[in-house]
Amino acid sequence: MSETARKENFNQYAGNGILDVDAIRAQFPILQEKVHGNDLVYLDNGASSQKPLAVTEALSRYYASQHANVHRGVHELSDRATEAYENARKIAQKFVNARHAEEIIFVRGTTEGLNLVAESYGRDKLQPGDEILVSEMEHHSNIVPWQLIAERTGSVVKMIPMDDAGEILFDEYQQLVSEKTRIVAVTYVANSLGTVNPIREMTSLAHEVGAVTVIDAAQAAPHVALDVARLDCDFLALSGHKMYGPTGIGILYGKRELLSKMPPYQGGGEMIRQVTFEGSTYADIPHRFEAGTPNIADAVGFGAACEFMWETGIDTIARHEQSLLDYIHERANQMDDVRMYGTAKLKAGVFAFTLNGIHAHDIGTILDRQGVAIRVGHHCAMPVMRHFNIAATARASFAVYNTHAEIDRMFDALDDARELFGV
Ligand code: C6P
Repeated sequence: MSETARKENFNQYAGNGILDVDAIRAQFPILQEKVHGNDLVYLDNGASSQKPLAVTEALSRYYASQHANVHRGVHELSDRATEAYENARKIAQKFVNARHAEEIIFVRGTTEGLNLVAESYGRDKLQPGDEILVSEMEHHSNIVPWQLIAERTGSVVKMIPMDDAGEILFDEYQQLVSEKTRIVAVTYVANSLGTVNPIREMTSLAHEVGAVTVIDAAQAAPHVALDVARLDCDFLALSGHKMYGPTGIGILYGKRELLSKMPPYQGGGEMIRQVTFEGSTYADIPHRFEAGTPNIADAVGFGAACEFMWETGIDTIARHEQSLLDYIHERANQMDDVRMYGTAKLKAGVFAFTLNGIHAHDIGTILDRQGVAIRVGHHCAMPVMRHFNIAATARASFAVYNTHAEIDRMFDALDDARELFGV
């Protein structure tokens, strides 16, 4: 592509100028790294995003001046740590627009949040013959926990199919929902396709038959303003590390009336009221679901990540990423040998593709040599690969610090791959 064409493309898609990408990038020191002698182009944000100084500084501030164990000590530092931890819970409450702070459970990430609901709510409520509806585009962490609990309770997992654009077939969903349906587990944004699902409509239909919805918001949290009150979903799980926060921390939101009746997920310190050898009683929510010393520092870092997103503006982030997505689609559409996966009308953050004549893994390796980091493989979404009858795709996924010029770098590296493979 010529320099002029590139500039035209850039101007067309550069958005309205509200986002100062250079200023944003300056907050992410890792973006200055060289990879194989090239400037890093980090397009693997769906797997894990990079961290701004606001987050790493919050972590070191916490360890330098606030750390002790929470909810236990009578001393000043324990009070500081407890306050910082519980303040992070309030930030998380605001981040998803929950009504009550105790509706937020700190977990390791989306995977643990979904397993918690399957184990606690599922084990308690599911009867033989009950049905759990799970969409075809789910990540394995919103499939396997349901299969595990179905095996133990005699309930059945049924798939809500999608079409070739990667959109849920809503008519089929309507057909599947019945008085047997107890749980509908669906992703807000699909990690392998980028589809944004109609969560409010799906929830409202599930509620008509008395089922609950469990929303996997792992890929939505970095790109979409979350609002559990508007969605009216019953549970929602997300991971901090995909939304500029630390690894090892995430949240599970659950409606208070549901969480407060659910049995514990794990036993240990912090989650009890009284323990005797005759039996134990359990703490109220949220502590009932937070056995053991929690991940205090990363909860604080998670709070800092939410504040980073607010300060940048979630709408501004979404608009910028949408312009990147439009640009990458536009360029890919001009290439006969590129096939795109995920062409839903509403998409966020993800561009997945294959290139004729070159295996996705080879694309990933060649791009890496040019400093361009993408993800290749089945993306923990094997049913999606099966739908399209492929083994793997290459996936570029965006964050607020990505630029149109980086997309050009990715396409330049694809040209190198074509040349190398003679295709
Ligand atoms: N997807 C990806 O590259 P954890 O590992 O618990 O933080 O997140 C699991 C998970 C759940 N749901 C969705 C929609 C996800 O995308 C992920 C993680 C990464 O797409 C790693 S496989």
